[in-house]
Amino acid sequence: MSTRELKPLLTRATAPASALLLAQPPKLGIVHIGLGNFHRAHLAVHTAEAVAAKGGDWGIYAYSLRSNEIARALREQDFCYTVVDIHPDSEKSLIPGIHCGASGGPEAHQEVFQHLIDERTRIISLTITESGYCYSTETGGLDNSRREIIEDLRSLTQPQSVIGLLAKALLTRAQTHSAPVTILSCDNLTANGTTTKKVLCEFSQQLDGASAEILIAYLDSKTSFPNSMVDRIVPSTTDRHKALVSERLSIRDEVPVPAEKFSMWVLEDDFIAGRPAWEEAGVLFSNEVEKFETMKLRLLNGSHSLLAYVGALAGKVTVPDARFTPYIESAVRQFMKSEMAPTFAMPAAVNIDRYIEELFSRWSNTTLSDTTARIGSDGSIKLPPRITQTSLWHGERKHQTPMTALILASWVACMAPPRGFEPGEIARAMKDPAREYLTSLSAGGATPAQIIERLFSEGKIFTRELNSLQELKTETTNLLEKIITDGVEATTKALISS
Ligand code: CS2
Repeated sequence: MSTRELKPLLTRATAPASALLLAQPPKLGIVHIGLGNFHRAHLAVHTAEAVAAKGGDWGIYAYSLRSNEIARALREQDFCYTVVDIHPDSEKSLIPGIHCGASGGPEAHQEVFQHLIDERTRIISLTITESGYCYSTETGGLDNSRREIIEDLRSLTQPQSVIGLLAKALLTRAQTHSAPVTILSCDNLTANGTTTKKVLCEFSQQLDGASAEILIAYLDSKTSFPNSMVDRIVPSTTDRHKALVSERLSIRDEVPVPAEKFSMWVLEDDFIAGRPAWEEAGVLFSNEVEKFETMKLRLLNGSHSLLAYVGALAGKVTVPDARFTPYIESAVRQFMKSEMAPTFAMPAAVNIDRYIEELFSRWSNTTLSDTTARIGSDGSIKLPPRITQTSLWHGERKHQTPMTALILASWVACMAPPRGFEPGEIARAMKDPAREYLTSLSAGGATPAQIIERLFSEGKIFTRELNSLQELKTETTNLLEKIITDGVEATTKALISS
């Protein structure tokens, strides 16, 4: 199979197991914001496969918000990088030559802006993490109290948020060629397309009169926001992964992406300006996206949070370490069966028992080494969509949700540890945009009851609706106290029903 010259770093790519795609990158069709590992192992791979099968100008220009590091490495490698399946029965390595440009950091703002307004751009895709949408967990719409939103509403000269950047670019499109474009969210939000549209519309309505009118008319008639469910476990790249690529393929890649073999993408077929032939690349087009999304958020992501926080406190560095700890596995199974499964309807095509067993098998991947610290990071943003609706559902029915309370208590123990409690190195490595607020909750020797009361009643992370669940608050407080006095193992074991 031919390949572009992988200059100059990717040389001698001769391993028989590697599949090299696309001799030349296609012309621009997609601008992607959020050039992380997940994008490079998911949308990029599915798009490269679709274009290899059916063609089309769907090259991706990708922009990394925070830094130029990955973009620079990609430019030096002629936009090539390796996606390595880390799975006992797969040696597959793929070089998805689908990127036609990459940039990163605030200094590239103008460049990405030019690509966003380019008439050839027909899809703008996003992996900006839950936090990037600046949405309020209270209203599901725009969080007007976010510093970057306040600044962007004051002036869009140099947008601080992705929402501001999109609004500015879409307004310019509306005022110039007016070509249609699809905005495709690939993040783990409930109804990610609908939420993105809501946030953007609420932002637009607050712009000055003429701009608001033009932008809203454009959003209404020239854009679409399909909902999607994305799924592939993609850890951060370590030196071990770089060594693996160099051993398997005899190439030196500075930015390879390790990923599990499993990859799933379910999409609403609502692309106002066309799309790649993703159905050729295993993507499922469905009218049941919401069901897939809910299933995944609750069973995979919700359980992931339990594995991460209980695992971290128990000293389990990786997901398999946590999942193979019998009391943690039992807690996760009970969480799924009693607290998650009853709250939603599965998509018609998926059997819940098989789905759950497949999850345990995915979490057993010891070579992938996905970490509890990665999953535990950003809990202030990830937890609300994972546990709010289910807690309210059980609250209405007067059911208890001990494992949900355990997630909350172990998260607080990790991120807002009461004075005198040491959560350990793994918890300390977890990052969170609300770290400062969380730390403030336990400042001054606050008791577990005071911490939990403030967390729920101040409505900064969870909706005020959750504050009405007195039972959940009491149970979370009790478990936090027990974690501190008896440790996480005894606390968890005491909750497991025989
Ligand atoms: C994880 C997700 O970061 C997290 O909290 O639950 O990144 C998870 O690995 C992906 O959603 C899998 O598709």
